[in-house]
Amino acid sequence: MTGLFTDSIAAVATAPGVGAIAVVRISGSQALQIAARLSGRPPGRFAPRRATLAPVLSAAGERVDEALYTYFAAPASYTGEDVVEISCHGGIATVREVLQAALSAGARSAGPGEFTRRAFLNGKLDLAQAEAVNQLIRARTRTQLIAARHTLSGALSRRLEEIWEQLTAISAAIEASIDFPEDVDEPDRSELAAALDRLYQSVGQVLDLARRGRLLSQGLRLAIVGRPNVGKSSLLNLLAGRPRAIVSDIPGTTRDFLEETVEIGGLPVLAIDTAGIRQTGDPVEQEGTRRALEALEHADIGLVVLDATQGVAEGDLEVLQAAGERAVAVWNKMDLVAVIPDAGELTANAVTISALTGQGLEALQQAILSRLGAGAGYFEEALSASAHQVSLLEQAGQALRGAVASVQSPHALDLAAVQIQTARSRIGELLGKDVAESLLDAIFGAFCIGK
Ligand SMILES: Nc1nc2c(ncn2[C@@H]2O[C@H](COP(=O)(O)OP(=O)(O)OP(=O)(O)O)[C@@H](O)[C@H]2O)c(=O)[nH]1
Ligand SMILES: [Mg+2]
Repeated sequence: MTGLFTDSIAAVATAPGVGAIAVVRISGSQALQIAARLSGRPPGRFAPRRATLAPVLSAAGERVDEALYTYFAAPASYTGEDVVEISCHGGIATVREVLQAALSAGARSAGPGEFTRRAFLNGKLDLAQAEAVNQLIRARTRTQLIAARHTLSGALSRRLEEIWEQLTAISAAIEASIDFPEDVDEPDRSELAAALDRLYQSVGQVLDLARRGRLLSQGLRLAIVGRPNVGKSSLLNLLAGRPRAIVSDIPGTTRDFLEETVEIGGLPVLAIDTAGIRQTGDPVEQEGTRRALEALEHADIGLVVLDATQGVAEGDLEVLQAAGERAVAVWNKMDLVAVIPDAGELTANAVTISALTGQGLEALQQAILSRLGAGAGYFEEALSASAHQVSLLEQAGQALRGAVASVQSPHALDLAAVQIQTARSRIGELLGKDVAESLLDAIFGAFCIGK
């Protein structure tokens, strides 16, 4: 039972390279016949969900490998079609030959994400879950993995499905009252507005969790900026936990910027150490300053390092201003002073640290996270989402906010009906209802082959 597709696809499902075992996966209505041809055994030899040891034969009948075949009968398989997984010996040449043999036996080479695409089209996963599969394989940190698991397990889909169903019901009631004004009463406006507002709030909550997931997969850009010699490179080294950057007491040590990926509270952070910012005639230092300001401009947060032994000195204000809203001020070298320098408003929330002794590191990490509004467990609740998914949620949210206003206005419900339709179709798109072929190409094209 497969129906939708006539051809059977095959690909290597494991990562390329040398390993003990590699898996070649075949999916489609012909999967069992292909396995039979490949092994020289009758199809009946492969009982569902049983490992069967059998040879792998090339088109010429040559024995390529001895492998374990596992047959998953449709629809109880990853793709929902008949699937045969061949666990063969790992190693680049063996795997290539096994795949080649499978292709000779009648399979077609799978494109990127084609197995998951079939799983989606066969109703095994909705689109939100299918995208989470990609996030799951690409996860590099534990929190990224948790976010992908949440989405894959249906945490996102369940909420969206609920919103979609309510929008469908509301939409139907409004359309009916517009189309048949004599027979159908207009829904009660205040109840309608309240219901739409609740949906708007729900979309907002999902959006918040999806944005966390987005942040998790993109990581945070953190620029470390300040005047020369305040301890920027020392701070980078402290965050990195290793002497990544050159530190010296000569002002102007760092001339270019350098980057290091660190983890703060489960969030991947790209920390960028920059050259000291100052007015100078030296063209190399001028370029360093320009690059520092550029790094700051593209950063999510600018750690503005200040030297506690000097208080706010000439040049600090410019850096703080350049960082603006994104500034987190840091008094460094606190091991050398007894009291926190008082520089008024600008440094009122400054964090105090010593990049030399490591004192204050945890408070600094907390300050960075709370700047993102991230308390404890913030990222643990995240739902993995792609940029496209976040954008669809934003559009649905905007449409719903508009719909609430329209319903509360004295005008006819026509505009509200359109806005509700828009919200409904954006949520539907997220779930993969009536989805266009071109969109599927874009989504699954980002997968690796074999998934
Ligand atoms: N006592 C003490 N010294 C520090 C601290 N942080 C940095 N230093 C010293 O300050 C000097 C400058 O440190 P760097 O980390 O190179 O400063 P920087 O801001 O990167 O300097 P440039 O690259 O020149 O802009 C070095 O001698 C460090 O050892 C600190 O917290 N306490
Ligand atoms: Mg430096």
